[in-house]
Amino acid sequence: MENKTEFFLECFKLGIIKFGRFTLKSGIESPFYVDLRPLSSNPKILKKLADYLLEMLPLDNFDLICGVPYAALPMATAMSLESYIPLIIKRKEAKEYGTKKLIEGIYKKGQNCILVEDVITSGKSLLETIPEIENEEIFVSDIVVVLDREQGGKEILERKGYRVHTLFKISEIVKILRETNEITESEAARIKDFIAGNAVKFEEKKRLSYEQKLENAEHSVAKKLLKTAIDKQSNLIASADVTSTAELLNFAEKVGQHIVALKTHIDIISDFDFEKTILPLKKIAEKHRFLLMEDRKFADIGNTQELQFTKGIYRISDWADFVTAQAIGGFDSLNVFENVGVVAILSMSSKGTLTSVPYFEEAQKIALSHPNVIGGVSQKPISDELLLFTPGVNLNEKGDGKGQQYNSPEYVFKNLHTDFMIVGRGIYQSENPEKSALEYKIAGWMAYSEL
Ligand code: S5P
Repeated sequence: MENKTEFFLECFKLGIIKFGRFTLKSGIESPFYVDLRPLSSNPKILKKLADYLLEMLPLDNFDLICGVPYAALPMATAMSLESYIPLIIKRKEAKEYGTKKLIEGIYKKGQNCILVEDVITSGKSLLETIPEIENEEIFVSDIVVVLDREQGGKEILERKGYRVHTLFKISEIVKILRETNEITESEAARIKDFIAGNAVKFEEKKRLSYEQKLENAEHSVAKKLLKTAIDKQSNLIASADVTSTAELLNFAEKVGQHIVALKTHIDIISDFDFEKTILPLKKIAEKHRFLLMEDRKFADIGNTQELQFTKGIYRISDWADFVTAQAIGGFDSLNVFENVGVVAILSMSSKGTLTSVPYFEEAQKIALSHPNVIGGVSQKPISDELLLFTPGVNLNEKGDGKGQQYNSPEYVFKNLHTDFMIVGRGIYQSENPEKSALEYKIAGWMAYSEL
């Protein structure tokens, strides 16, 4: 494809940006007006536009495409035709008759949908559209936008945990148009002033520091985790998804100094033996001052969970500092984890997960009110009163071909206000796990510190 600047100039010739004085929907007066609808009347340009938009996304992760009505509808259609990802149609208003559906087309609950928008200003229309799609239990994680007017909408959506991919920014466009003499110096200056003066004000929610969270923490395990993070300047939890005692101990020894906790799936250790596996692991944990997080994801009635937690060959209650548990069994099912911290699974990282927005909200209510719960595992921002643990973090991969979906450390700390990132294969499958652990630790701490 030609480069982006040439492509933009081709689009510009169709009259998509006008200069002068225009009153916007919000009532404010703008020195320019953007209308991308002409792009849809030129099939060659529309096709190229679809390719540019698709190029910004890891396409394997998506099952559906939807455009925000109306201007983005042809764009979404073109993207669907180019990628073979099925299209769904979002209505502006539900029909008064018939099915009264807001979303038309063929879809299933739990599918991942790319949302397409022509221009983003304050993000208002996206903020209205997203819940209507999520109410159908369709997941929206990524939004592609042709033009960002740089008035704060992108940032608002990113703070809510959506990834926003924009093809053109108005500041870039002004630069191109000035360089090609399409606008005068004074026009360029007026537009720049307008952008600077009209960013939508939003109260950027400051994330709480580990020190502030430590002050607020009530549970002893939450306190210990936060203290460890501050002392070791690390927010990294390594997931030791290895299958033998030797590998587990070797891995714990190598990465121990860089992590706040080691996450285990103890039931995948094929030669498990309490004396030979757990006792040395505990020693390594003490030596390197990290906690043990057993990722058992309990998901049963309280009585069964109690047996799974305290009995069997693993006797998790004898060694784990904290465990993961689903909230699916309800508030009382978590009462049995008395002496450990519980991290409730609020939403999952895998493609097609059923942890829809309504489920997430109900699970979060349980987590917030239960005294044993110290935090949640989630891919969305959660309440400040809980610690947020985010898996699905990798510096090099976007997915694993088995449904896992990855974000970068920067993304999870900046956009989700994650407290602890969980990294598995990014570390234990690397050639040098110790070096990789250090790399992730630095990336995580820098991302946190820059906020
Ligand atoms: O939603 C989730 C919840 C968890 S706890 N997604 C996850 O991937 N996990 C766990 O995090 C998963 O069981 C695995 O142990 C780890 C991620 O491993 P990675 O190799 O994909 O980084």
